[in-house]
Amino acid sequence: MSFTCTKLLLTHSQIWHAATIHPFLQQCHLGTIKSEQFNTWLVQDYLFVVEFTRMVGRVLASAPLDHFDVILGGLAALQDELTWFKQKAAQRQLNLDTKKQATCQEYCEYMHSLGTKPYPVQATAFWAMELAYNQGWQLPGEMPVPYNEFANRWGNPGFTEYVKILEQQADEVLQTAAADVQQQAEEAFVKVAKFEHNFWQMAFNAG
Ligand code: MP5
Repeated sequence: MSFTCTKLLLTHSQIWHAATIHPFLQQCHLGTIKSEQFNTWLVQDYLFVVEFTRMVGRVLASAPLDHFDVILGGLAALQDELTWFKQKAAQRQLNLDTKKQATCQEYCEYMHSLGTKPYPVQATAFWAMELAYNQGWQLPGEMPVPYNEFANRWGNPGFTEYVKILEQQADEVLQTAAADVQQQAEEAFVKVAKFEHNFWQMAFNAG
């Protein structure tokens, strides 16, 4: 089997499961998540997305020209997403000028460090981060108000399609990458999966 994103998901299925299936999301689905837990996630995820936007800017700077359209589309969506996060925080009277928790800080530092990695590594990490939210918010099934709006943001069919194209772009460059670059991409995938799990746990602990 050649080196692909699908292979990474199969090889590391257990850790991926932990990244995408978590009591935090299950309790959103059941409507039993505590507002302190949800609000902690919301504020910390806003702080994450600010740094994620910077990361995608660096991914664009490393990408081949024929990958620009998809990445630029992602950046345009992030402009909308940052505005949306600010609206959601304002509705809940949350202060976004908050210190990052250690898990969020570590994840943001890791995203920064990806800027010096070869493009196939960056493309793999970018895809994994988006897939984690796409699957994470989709897998529990229909969510009640107000969580349905959040589930739909990352679980909607258009977002699923976008993540598939990110996978194709990553697969394309992984095929021809040197073995050590493929190895780095695999390490990045595992690291992202662990950070995703830790991020849910961080918010869940706020309860
Ligand atoms: C995403 C996110 C998805 N918002 N938060 C974490 C911890 N991981 C991944 O990124 P985006 O920009 O919201 O699609």
